[in-house]
Amino acid sequence: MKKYFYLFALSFLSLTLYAQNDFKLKISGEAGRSVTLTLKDIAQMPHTTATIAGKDGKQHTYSGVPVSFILDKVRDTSAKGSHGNLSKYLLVKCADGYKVLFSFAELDNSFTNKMVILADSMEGNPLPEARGPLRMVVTDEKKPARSCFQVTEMIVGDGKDE
Ligand SMILES: Nc1nc2c(c(=O)[nH]1)N[C@H]1C(S)=C(S)[C@@H](COP(=O)(O)O)O[C@H]1N2
Ligand SMILES: [Mo]
Repeated sequence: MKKYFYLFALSFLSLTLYAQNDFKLKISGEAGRSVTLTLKDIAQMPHTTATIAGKDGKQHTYSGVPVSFILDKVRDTSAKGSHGNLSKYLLVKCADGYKVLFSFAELDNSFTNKMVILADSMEGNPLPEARGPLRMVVTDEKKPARSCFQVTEMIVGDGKDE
């Protein structure tokens, strides 16, 4: 009986690992600048840390890529100066249908000290499956509601078109 349990656990583990390797984050950018990133691509980008309190009130330190770094890869940099960007937004979609919207100015450290990172680890470990593999971590907010987990897709938009 025990043997079957181990066999089951092993196949579950390999399926989970396979799913992790297979994971891709789709980012729809401006002017046809869209990218698909694997967890490896993200792991190789520059990282910084951000600490927020969870729903339990406890502080947790996450490590991840500043979202501004990712945004720079998909936005239309021919639009000179930051003022033309003030109607733009990043919509973040999650596996459970949860969505969070950020304005570009919130993601720009020339406007704010708020840190918004796409985290791939917490306290040195990969995120737990129910919160990962990627989580937005947003500092300087009164609740962690915008720190959305199981991020699957990001879409750049411009409110001026709405
Ligand atoms: N994808 C997704 N992210 C989410 C949520 C959710 O329902 N779905 N809930 C948010 C809310 S309201 C809170 S309070 C925090 C809770 O995160 P924690 O359990 O890690 O503290 O996750 C946020 N991120
Ligand atoms: Mo919440």
